Amino acid sequence: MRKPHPTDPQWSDVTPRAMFVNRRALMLGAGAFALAGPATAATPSRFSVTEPPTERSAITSYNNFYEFGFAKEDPARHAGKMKTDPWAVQIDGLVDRPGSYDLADVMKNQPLEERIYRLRCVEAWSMIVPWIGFELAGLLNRVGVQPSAKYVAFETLVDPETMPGVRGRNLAYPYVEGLRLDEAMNPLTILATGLYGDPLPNQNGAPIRLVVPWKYGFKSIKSIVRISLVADEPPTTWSAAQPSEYGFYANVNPQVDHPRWSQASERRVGDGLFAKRRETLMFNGYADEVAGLYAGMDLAKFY
Ligand SMILES: Nc1nc2c(c(=O)[nH]1)N[C@H]1C(S)=C(S)[C@@H](COP(=O)(O)O)O[C@H]1N2
Ligand SMILES: [Mo]
Repeated sequence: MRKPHPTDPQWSDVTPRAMFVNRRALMLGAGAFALAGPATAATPSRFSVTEPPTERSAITSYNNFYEFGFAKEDPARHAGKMKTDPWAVQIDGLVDRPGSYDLADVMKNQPLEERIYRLRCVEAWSMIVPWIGFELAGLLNRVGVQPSAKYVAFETLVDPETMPGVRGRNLAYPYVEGLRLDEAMNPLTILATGLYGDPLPNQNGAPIRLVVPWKYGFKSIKSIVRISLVADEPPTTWSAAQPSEYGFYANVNPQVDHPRWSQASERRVGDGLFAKRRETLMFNGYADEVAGLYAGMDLAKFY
């Protein structure tokens, strides 16, 4: 990670002054605010689902975070060693105010919301996760997206010392992901810094990760160190590794099967071994909010 430089823009430079001052007063009133925010300031959201959240112990022990290994228990076992403080996020490409922003600074003036979302993994299991976070659109608007930007690219930390999967080269690293700009700007798309009212555990992508609830889980990239605004569709880790199985869009779609298994139904983590599988919903149940983004597109072709 690049070291912050004294001439780099500060987060306060890209936050409208009035908002900065008001929020600051608000946050000071609310008391101390740890890095990446506990939930004390989080408010509920109209975007939350009403299904009961999956147990915290399952959300934090059954993970995909290949940098720490392939097995579902590897991230909880190994990710504790990842250093998440201090943390900088580089924002670059087609933006008015590129820079390396200190996350603690960004979070100081950032109101947080609780968003209870369905998470549907491409491996056909799902969970209900009470995230704490904020809309990606707000952050992009503050750094100033230039008109030529059409996509947003994201990159995860690479630290061979603390990441056994990186040392073992089980995938090409850094893990990279991308969204079309309109997908990134959709109010459902959030950057999460917490879950169940606490800062994110490392295995879930601390200190900051993407959550795109209408897409398969692999789009929701963890432990982000770089966000780039770009003109062309950026490469993504899973579609580069296995293009016939994983596409750029990765919208949850019960009608388009993975070449090796059906996507019509899913197992809800925590339901128990003999529980009935649940029907997978189009766009993971978020069709009212996002179907319009794909009007006229052949979703079997753009999978
Ligand atoms: N950097 C990185 N991000 C990642 C992954 C990964 O291996 N590395 N796995 C993805 C996959 S496949 C899923 S299903 C979700 C899982 O998120 P969770 O462990 O918080 O439930 O994270 C996604 N983000
Ligand atoms: Mo996944």
